[in-house]
Amino acid sequence: MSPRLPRESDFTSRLRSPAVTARVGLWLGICFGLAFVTGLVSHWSKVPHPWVPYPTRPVWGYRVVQGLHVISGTAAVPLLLVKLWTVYPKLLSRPPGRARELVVHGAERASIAVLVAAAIFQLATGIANTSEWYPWHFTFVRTHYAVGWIAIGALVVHVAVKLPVIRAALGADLESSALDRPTAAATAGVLSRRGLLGATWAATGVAVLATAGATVPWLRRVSVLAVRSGDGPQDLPVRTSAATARVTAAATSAAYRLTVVHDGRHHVFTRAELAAMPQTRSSLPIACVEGWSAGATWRGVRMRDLLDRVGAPSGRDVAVLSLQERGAFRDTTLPDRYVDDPATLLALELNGETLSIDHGYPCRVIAPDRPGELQTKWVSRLEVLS
Ligand SMILES: Nc1nc2c(c(=O)[nH]1)N[C@H]1C(S)=C(S)[C@@H](COP(=O)(O)O)O[C@H]1N2
Ligand SMILES: [Mo]
Repeated sequence: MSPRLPRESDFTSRLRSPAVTARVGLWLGICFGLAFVTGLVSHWSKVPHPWVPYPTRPVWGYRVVQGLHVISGTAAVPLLLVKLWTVYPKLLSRPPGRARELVVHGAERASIAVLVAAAIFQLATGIANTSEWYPWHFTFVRTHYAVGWIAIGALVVHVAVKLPVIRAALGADLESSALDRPTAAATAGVLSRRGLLGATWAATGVAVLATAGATVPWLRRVSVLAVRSGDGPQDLPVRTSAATARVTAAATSAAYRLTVVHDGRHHVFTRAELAAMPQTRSSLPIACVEGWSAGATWRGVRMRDLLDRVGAPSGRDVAVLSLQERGAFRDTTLPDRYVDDPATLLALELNGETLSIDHGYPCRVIAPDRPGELQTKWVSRLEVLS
């Protein structure tokens, strides 16, 4: 007998039923919806001058949004795998013979192909990013954002097309065979539908627990997959060390100066001069796009106080430059609403000690409700923009 491609009718498991698919799909849809909404907010937080300014309060806003984004994306992985397993025999279904039906069939297949490809792309690139693996370099943010729209669009079409089946499946008992393919077995095999769903929820729970500890302090111990365990100098994880950024020599040099440029005039400060200015304390988290975050107490010169010292008016953006010579995070623009916020500091201390070199010694920016990548370390220059 020559081998042949299996047909949809060859698949007989009772587990591959719309009764199962719709239940897993409901949670998968919730995860994708949450990932999409939090992704939009996360994107908004990084646009320099959005139409509606991103707020600086609550100070933990970005922390919660980005944490939920990564957790919902991770939770979607087991759900997507199970869902695809329950439906993949449909790939092998015979296309209908009549032209009109063939067109509808083809259009539906194409929309599902887009949805599946976009979903896998989002989860794969998102997870690679949380593990600091960037095989594609910095187009990640733009691509992940664009494909997010494609995924959510295809998802909306998919749900609309399947709505009758979804409603019938969710409205009926889990064991109902009303919607099953004709060749599906009438009785359960080794694993029951209830068993498969239980295993799926358990896998999803494990995925959540294993990653949520990166944001939720009391979960740290169980979060074996969390990229950041909470340790690091001064009880705060380090994203890029001074050695990696190649700033150690410049940051520890006696020749270090902070230059503040305003109105064409250069004002130069030694670290001792900064330390002699009035010091302010702020409790603000560092929250990385990778999903990890941690609260910390900072002490240093209030950004507004420093700018008052050089006569800069409020309502101005400030360009921040670090000692780092290359890398995507070496410079940022601090929008005026952060500059003028009383909680925004040029921090000299972290958790009661002089800032460690890996956390940005001699000084770093720390602002409320701001993505971690924009909290520039090893600051060398501030320029008040006009
Ligand atoms: N100059 C500079 N500042 C930087 C970075 C960097 O690579 N270079 N990394 C940023 C990122 S991505 C994060 S999440 C925070 C992390 O701060 P921490 O390492 O002190 O926890 O620093 C930010 N500031
Ligand atoms: Mo980050």
